[in-house]
Amino acid sequence: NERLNQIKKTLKKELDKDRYEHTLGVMYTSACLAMANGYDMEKAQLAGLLHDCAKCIPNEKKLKICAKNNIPVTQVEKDNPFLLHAKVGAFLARVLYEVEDEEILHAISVHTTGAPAMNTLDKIVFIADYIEPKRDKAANLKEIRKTAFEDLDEALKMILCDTIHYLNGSKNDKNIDPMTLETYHYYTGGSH
Ligand code: DGI
Ligand code: FE
Ligand code: FE
Ligand code: FE
Repeated sequence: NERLNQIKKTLKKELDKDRYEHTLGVMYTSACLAMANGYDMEKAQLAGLLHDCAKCIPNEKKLKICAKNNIPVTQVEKDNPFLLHAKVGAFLARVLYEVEDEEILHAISVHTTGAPAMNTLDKIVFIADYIEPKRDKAANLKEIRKTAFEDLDEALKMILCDTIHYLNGSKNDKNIDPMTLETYHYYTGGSH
């Protein structure tokens, strides 16, 4: 696929080596999850490939891009500018990588916090991001990887639960984005 190859070339320059490899992992894992769910593989691959396209942009520059282009920035995002790589990534996918498909842009913009009532592509990218083969630090990876190919919503629940526990962990004092909390409550009923 010529389009994917072109974008890969650009991303190889825009991302560091680990992030580039992660990106390819998310692209292929998104394709697999698309297969398992009868979803469009091309779209899933494109969304997976581009989901972290803004990840290696310095925080100052991400904030500048937001200011310049009327991308709203919340207080939590100001305090944790890495969160902005999702929204800025969706913006760059549109203006730089010429993606017009709104589902793909949406999946990129919610890939870090999730969102209530995600559509199939949102779920595919969110889950692929967590389980791609190079990811190794996350909790319960073996079980979540298996579940991902059986039941997207169940895998989502597990990931959201682990993420909230991680963010609440005593060792780190991370600001939780209200959207992350909303997503967690929507999918788990806050029951964990
Ligand atoms: O960009 P990636 O590392 O591939 O993955 P990502 O964009 O899903 O980011 C994952 C990290 O984001 C993970 O360490 C958990 C963290 N995260 C998710 N929601 C929130 C959050 N961090 C903060 N501070 N607040 C959140 O609401
Ligand atoms: Fe990301
Ligand atoms: Fe990622
Ligand atoms: Fe829990």
